[in-house]
Amino acid sequence: MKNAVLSELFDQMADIMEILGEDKFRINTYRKVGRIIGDMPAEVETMLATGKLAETPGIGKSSLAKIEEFVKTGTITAHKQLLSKIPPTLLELLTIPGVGPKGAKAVYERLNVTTIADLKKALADGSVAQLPGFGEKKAAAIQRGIEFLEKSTGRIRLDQAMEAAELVCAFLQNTAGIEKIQPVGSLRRRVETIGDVDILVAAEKGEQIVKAFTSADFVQEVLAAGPTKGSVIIRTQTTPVHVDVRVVPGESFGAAAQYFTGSKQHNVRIREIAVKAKWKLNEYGLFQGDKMIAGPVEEEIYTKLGLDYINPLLREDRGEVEAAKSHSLPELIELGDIKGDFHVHTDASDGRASIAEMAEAAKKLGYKFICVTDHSKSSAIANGLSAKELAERIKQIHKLNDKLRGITILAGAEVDILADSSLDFDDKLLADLDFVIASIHSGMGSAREKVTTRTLRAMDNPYVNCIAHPTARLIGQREPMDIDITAVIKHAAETHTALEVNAHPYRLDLKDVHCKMAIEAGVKLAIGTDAHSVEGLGLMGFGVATAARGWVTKADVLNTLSLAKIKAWAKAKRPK
Ligand code: DGT
Ligand code: CA
Ligand code: CA
Ligand code: ZN
Repeated sequence: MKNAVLSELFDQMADIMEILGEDKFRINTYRKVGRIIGDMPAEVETMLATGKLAETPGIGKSSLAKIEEFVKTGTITAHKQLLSKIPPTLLELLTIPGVGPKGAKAVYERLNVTTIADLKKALADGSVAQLPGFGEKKAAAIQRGIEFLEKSTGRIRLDQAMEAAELVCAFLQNTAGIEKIQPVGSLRRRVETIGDVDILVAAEKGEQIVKAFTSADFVQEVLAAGPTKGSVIIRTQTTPVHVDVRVVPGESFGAAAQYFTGSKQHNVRIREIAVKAKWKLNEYGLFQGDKMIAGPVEEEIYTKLGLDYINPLLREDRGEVEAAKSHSLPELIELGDIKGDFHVHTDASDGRASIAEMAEAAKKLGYKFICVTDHSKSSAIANGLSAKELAERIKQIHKLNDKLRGITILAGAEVDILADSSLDFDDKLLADLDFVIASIHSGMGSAREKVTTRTLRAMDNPYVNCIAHPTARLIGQREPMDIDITAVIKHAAETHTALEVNAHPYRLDLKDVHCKMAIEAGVKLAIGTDAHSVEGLGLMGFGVATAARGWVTKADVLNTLSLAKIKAWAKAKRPK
């Protein structure tokens, strides 16, 4: 997808101009163009060809020329010129959370820092803290940012891994001689970040399959190509991805699927059970002496070992082996149980589609409801609604509901929890809504007590039904707030407030282990995609998988209830 690349180029031009200290107005223009392109509903080529791009507000003549150049040649001369004006490594600094273009400019100009290694030294000898406008606190934040980056490098988001796996699986499906294909590893377990993508194939002629795979046109670099395994880096729209393809004979497919799905810790436990029975378990099968007693079918590995089949989502050695032994595994929530979406934005705030369009799309997904939750007024960047606009919106929703068939719109809002713990709308207005989600969008770097108190006080409000993205993390980009999640869960249980499982692959918040803590405390979960477009509604599966990884069942999740029951559940917290 060219839009993502182009949007990044404009953003990078703005970054470089900011480092060079160029005109603020121009810098903002570039940033805005970057955002517009990133949000565009269609491919930039199409938008250009149909003349729509030229009509788009915010795209001036010079931006248009750059976009045309990019579509024609794949590069932008102005971008290259800007790049040549700074040390190329300087842009690395911008990937550190807490270091923006201004910070990069300061350490470059005053301390001659051009790499992350330089910056680490300057942090260690205290010279960063001494820079005007920096200080100990900011230096410490940058230090944490570097540590965060170092921890997360190399791992990609789940949606990026899925895209890579889909590309490779589609290719393998068209390759001759393949009997079965199964994504395995952390991707099959739906871990929140993925080190590398593992794909298992059943086929007789391994070498031939590996050869075909490693010479596919999406391959950027071949790391290894042997008789049973090919390792490559592939290109996707957003990032290079490491993919391993392993080939086994059909009779070992189940055992190999079990082995390569992992996790390693889970496998260690499973192997112990086999060893106790004086059997041998490996990626080729389960063996009693030389005799294979299970191998082709994955389930049979578990059943032969006296275990119930364990869903890959649970294979983390977090008690699932014991539960499988005692036949007490939970019946996990599934996508098919979901009747609606609790977190949906529309073009009233920063979404792209109208309420009616979102409702129609949700209906196509088989949903019975969506809860429209546009931002409140303090979220200026997200074009939050004023009280008056929200009141107007509620009326519109009621009217629309009279017309719509088969789906109902819940009037909701995503209300900002302000710095002083108060909410962005008053209770009188909130009382007119069916379901209210509240969340923190500012001051996320504040102290533990502060962010925790803000969240607890919001739950005290009788109209707040759910806390959205409770830790506010952005995977690979922003660390979670330093929030006391145990206190949040306890108070949610006390105040009849649900906690969100934000399904967006950038967020997955609550995360799996927090979901488990929440349901163990009796807290209900509400899964929301945080959709800003029709396609965004399709992210529900990530939230469901995250919840299921936390042992969550249908009964724990508000999305599985009928509309009447959801309304009653929300009302139960309100004054009679
Ligand atoms: P990742 O790639 O870091 O996100 O995590 P995984 O779980 O995909 O790990 P990976 O790619 O290193 O290996 C895939 C699976 O293969 C892993 O989940 C379990 C299995 N596996 C790999 N190496 C070993 C090992 O040394 N012992 C055992 N028991 N299993 C292994
Ligand atoms: Ca892997
Ligand atoms: Ca691997
Ligand atoms: Zn939202």
